[in-house]
Amino acid sequence: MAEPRLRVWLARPLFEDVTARLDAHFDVMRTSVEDRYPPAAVAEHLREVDGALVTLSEQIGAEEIAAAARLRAIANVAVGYDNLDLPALTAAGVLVTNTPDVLTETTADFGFALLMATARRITEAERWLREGHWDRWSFDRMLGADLHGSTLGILGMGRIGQGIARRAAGFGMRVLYHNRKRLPVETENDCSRARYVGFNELLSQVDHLMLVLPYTAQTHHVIDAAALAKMKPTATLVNLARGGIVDEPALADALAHGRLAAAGLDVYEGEPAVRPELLALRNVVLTPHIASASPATRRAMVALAVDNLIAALGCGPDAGRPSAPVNAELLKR
Ligand code: 8YV
Repeated sequence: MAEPRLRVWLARPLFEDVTARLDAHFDVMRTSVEDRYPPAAVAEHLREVDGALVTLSEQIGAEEIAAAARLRAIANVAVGYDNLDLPALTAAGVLVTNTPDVLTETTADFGFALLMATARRITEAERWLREGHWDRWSFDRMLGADLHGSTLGILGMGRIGQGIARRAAGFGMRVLYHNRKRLPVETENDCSRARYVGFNELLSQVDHLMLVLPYTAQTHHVIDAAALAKMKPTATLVNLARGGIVDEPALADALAHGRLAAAGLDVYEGEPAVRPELLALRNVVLTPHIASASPATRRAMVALAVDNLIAALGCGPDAGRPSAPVNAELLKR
């Protein structure tokens, strides 16, 4: 008798022509809604399947997989995976994959866009103009911070941090970075001759600080009131990583009282909700978690997640060898 086909859950309607590749191997549970699932609904979907393809909106931990006896793989359509409780999934033998590399350049481009918009007050100026305030040209209107000749700080020098550092050479910026580990000198040289410094030196020396580090228990609120107090009052801060890295009330307070010039935020603690304190400030550029949002990149992310899921469930040309495993220790068992 033929083996029953494996079942997978596709949590969102994502590039149908790309996700159609799953049908060759699996029975696919699809959805047409772009909605947030309550935890019980996530658990209900996972109960019936061998694998799932999810985005950062799906939070999956011990409770959601408690009744998922068949579940063996989760392919996250994101490089970050803080939506997944990795220890719980690993303990349950569920292989997790992510989508590194394919989004690096698009995200680094956006980092620069957000930095420039923040430093040069682009959205604030546009809002002001649209509100009809512009009645005469003025020499000192909307003065902003230069990028050229300034010092860029990068906290988290992984692939995206390095992409941002490489771009800095075009603006004649000096690059300082802090990371868990210092990079090899050749990599530093490729990254606009970036210089490794301690966390406190990074905070106090830079004119612009870019956050591109993974969100973990150790990086929760690393940018808190004490860290912000070490920064120059003229500095700008850009967060491309995860909202939980920044203590948002402390940030809003620093911005409101002139202890920090401006911030550009693409991510928020508790998104899609954005704190009223941030919404009320003029010197913040707010975008809705779109750093990787170009059609080609989003498509490449879905294609990689599809390949990961097929391979993780032991099918296709790379059966058993997904290219981007997160808890790779499970593959060795
Ligand atoms: C995605 C991201 O937009 O990859 C990540 O970690 O934050 C973004 O690129 C998002 O995660 C899509 O699920």
